[in-house]
Amino acid sequence: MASDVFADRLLAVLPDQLRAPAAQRLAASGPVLHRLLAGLYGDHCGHAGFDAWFGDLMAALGQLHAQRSPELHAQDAQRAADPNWFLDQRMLGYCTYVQKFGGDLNGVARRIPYLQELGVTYLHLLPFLRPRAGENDGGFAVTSFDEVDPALGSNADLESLTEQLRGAGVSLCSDLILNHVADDHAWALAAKAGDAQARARFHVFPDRDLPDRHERTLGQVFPQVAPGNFTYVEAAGGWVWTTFYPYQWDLNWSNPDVFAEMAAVMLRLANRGIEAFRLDSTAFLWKREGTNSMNQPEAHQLLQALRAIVDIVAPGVLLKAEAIVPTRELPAYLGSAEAPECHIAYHSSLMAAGWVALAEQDTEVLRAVVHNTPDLPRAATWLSYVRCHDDIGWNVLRAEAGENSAARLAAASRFFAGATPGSYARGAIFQSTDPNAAHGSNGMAASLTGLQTAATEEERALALRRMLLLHGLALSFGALPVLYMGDELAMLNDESYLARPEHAMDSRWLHRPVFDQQRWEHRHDADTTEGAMYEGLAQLLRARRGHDALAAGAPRTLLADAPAGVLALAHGERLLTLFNFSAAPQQYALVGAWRDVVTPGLLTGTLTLATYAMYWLARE
Ligand code: OTU
Repeated sequence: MASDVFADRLLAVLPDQLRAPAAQRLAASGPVLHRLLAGLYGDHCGHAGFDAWFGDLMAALGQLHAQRSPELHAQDAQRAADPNWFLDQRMLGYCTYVQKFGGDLNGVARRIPYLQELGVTYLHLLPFLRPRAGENDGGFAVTSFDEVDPALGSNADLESLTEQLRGAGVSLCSDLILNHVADDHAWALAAKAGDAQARARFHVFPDRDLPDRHERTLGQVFPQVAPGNFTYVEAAGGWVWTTFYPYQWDLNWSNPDVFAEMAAVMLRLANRGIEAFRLDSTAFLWKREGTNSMNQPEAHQLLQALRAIVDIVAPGVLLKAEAIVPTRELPAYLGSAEAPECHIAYHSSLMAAGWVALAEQDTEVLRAVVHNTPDLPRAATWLSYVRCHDDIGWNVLRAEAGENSAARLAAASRFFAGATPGSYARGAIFQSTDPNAAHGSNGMAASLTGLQTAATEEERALALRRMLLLHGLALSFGALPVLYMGDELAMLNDESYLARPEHAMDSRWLHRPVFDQQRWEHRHDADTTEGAMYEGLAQLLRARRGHDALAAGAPRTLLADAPAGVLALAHGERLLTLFNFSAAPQQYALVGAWRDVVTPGLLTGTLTLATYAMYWLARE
């Protein structure tokens, strides 16, 4: 630490028994925090100056640390002593909306036995804090970070849920939407009432001059329903930066007050028992004219500073970067050994490339993604998944999709919309009216893999294989895999959003269905499609748990000797995974004797992979 004075501000507010361990963690991460924040805010702390601001921040952090429960302190200590705890191959994630899964938070608690049956240890509940009244982007427009959405329960229900989950060995992950707040958040209301300090927490421009200059190089996340990146709000004093929907106001992270307040928001939630934060839209936190204002160095410094705070005052907590950016931009979100950033980062290129491989029956793009995926710093991992609540975004693959990437990815999106002759998929193209451009694709995995159109037993079996193939890739990649609610039961698209005016223009609702109780009741009946999917997945999950070569963070090597339709990966010397993404049988020559670890059997010589078949093999 630059001076012990700062450390003392934090330590002074702690009870005796917390002081020594906190001092130790401060010694490790305090200097990093000071350096990062001095770099970002050294000249922006008003007349009182940076030192006064930083000292107050330290005192606030100390108070929040002291407010953690004894159980959370014990968990912090355990995890600080074993920083790789979340990389274990027995970790499994599950993601869902509260309302769609359990009705409310108490309903989610009632499903804990089901999560345990699946082997879930990490539950990501999509936004459940008080959202904007009216349209709110599925809860991603937050009105109050300190209140549970009253439709889903109370703060006490949240604390009870985190306690029950902790007892069941499940870490609760909450979204922490860092980039923006709702236009009815207290800060936005104050900004509209003319409060200058509140306005300074946003990017507000009196005229179009700067917005126009920025627009020249900015992208668009929702080109159809929310074109442009600025919204005119007379009461706020002009054009407000709104990257996403017009009612989501981007925060101005160059303002130190925003940093201090949001860090406190995070720690208050952590004190309610949230063990992981999905840091939404991390790529957008820092704006710079002449760029697309994504992945800026300062955005990384901010995330590293939040990480240093977590390491000092809540070391049991995980940070997960949601940065939907090209593969080459991803590693920075995990930081380095000297400056760790997030613990986990979504690997959206891997996810999207799996779908391209299915559409093209060729693994070229997928192989390029694997090739571009570097080994990781210690105690960090990718998050692997087949679907999430957002679209499958194609743009992240532009580099890997080569020279004609736009046309190639547009073709994939047409395929998954069922617009290509012979396509088995039934999804929707997201946010693009131009048939030559690719933005994203929507739809439940089962509908995108052909279950919705399957008319025969054979077609149904093929759809199942495709679903298991994609899940198998996510489960064996050497990442933290997260299942998306409903996929484990092969649930289909939900068209009901079209009848809801507030959702009808956002086809991501196609794949946000209500948990299907009936399918769930059939999950052990292999004669049903849901039972076949559930049991197939359960087999993969069992196999994964038994092999630490598939743990998160474990490296894998691309094997070049497989035919174009097949992805072959070596996980160390002893484990091999093979995925046939083509409808035609493919051959792969095995060297030596191998044991199938999913469905027991011994294999040697030339292996024939049937249509969409997959093998996980251990050396005999
Ligand atoms: C995130 O998404 C959330 O996951 C979305 O559900 C929200 O709408 C959005 O932020 C605003 O809070 O680019 O990195 O293409 O993939 O909006 C942030 C659609 C994002 C999403 C995109 C995304």
